[in-house]
Amino acid sequence: MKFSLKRAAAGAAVTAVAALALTGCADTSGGESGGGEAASGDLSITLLPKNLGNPYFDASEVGASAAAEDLGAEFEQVGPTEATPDGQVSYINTAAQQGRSALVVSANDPNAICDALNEARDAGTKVVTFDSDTNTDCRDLFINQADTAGIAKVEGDLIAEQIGEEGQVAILSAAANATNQNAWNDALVEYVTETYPDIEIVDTVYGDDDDQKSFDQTAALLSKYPDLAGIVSPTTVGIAAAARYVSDSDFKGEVAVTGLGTPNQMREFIEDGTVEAFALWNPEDLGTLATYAAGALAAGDIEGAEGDTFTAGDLGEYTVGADGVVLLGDPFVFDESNIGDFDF
Ligand code: RAM
Repeated sequence: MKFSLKRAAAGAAVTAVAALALTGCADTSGGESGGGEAASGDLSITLLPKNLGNPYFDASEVGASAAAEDLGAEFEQVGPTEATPDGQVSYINTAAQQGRSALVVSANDPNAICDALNEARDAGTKVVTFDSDTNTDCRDLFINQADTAGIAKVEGDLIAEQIGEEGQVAILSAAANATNQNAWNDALVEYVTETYPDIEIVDTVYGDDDDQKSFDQTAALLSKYPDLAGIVSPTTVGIAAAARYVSDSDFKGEVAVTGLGTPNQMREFIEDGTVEAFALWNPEDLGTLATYAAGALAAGDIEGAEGDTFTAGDLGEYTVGADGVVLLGDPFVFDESNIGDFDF
């Protein structure tokens, strides 16, 4: 049985979660190609993350390649080293030229890769976005990790609790055009403004899901806002870089860092007291769900219409909602009490 935050959030006992987590350890080897044998039914699935080398997407690939194997699909992961739309377009074109059955993509921009995706669709490739969506008219389905309002609420409540519900907060985001972070950030500003009147969100800066740039942006924020009480980073790359900077500075214990992170990247900062708590979903499950959805589309089992249902292996049955969106589940909060139970 695979470890699933969906099941964990549904109330499984922590000890059971721990046991499942240990058996569900992610192989973070990642790589350009997931391998896989040619399928009898000629099903072929390409996974295109925002960029390669990000442990979050390495975890998605583990779930995606296992689902592809279960479906008997030939599978590969490809992607740029930098999280840019231009970097993704050539891989989309190649997938179309190769006649891949389906492309599963996390978009670096909602518009800029649309023409390429629609050309691929015209050529017969089904397009599933996961993690970061495009406009609805250039993909067949979007596999959404968690609902935007839910992500904004968990981030807003975490930072509020960690700074005593007052003070200046800055956002350290991913790429400036990332669909997912931009939606979450807008919702976060709205939620915090309405819920915590004594918190002021003073700035949003972009680390481009690049470790060094995120680290440098953290330093710049702390120098620009000497009274900063906290940083919210809705990216696994950004939060880890911000925590690393703060952990090694006089700001440790003074400036709160929270947002969305992977347990393996954040463990040392929870253990050394830099970070109190942060949130995420299971990126491996997200890759699994997106790949089963791609398989169901490519096989003609579903069309991507509202109400269509499909089975995603051990994760169970899912239903397509409005605008072709399939929801994985709720975000999950990690802290000192549970971080030892997770390995991804
Ligand atoms: C980074 C990427 C990804 C996002 C996570 C939270 O790994 O930006 O798109 O969903 O953070």
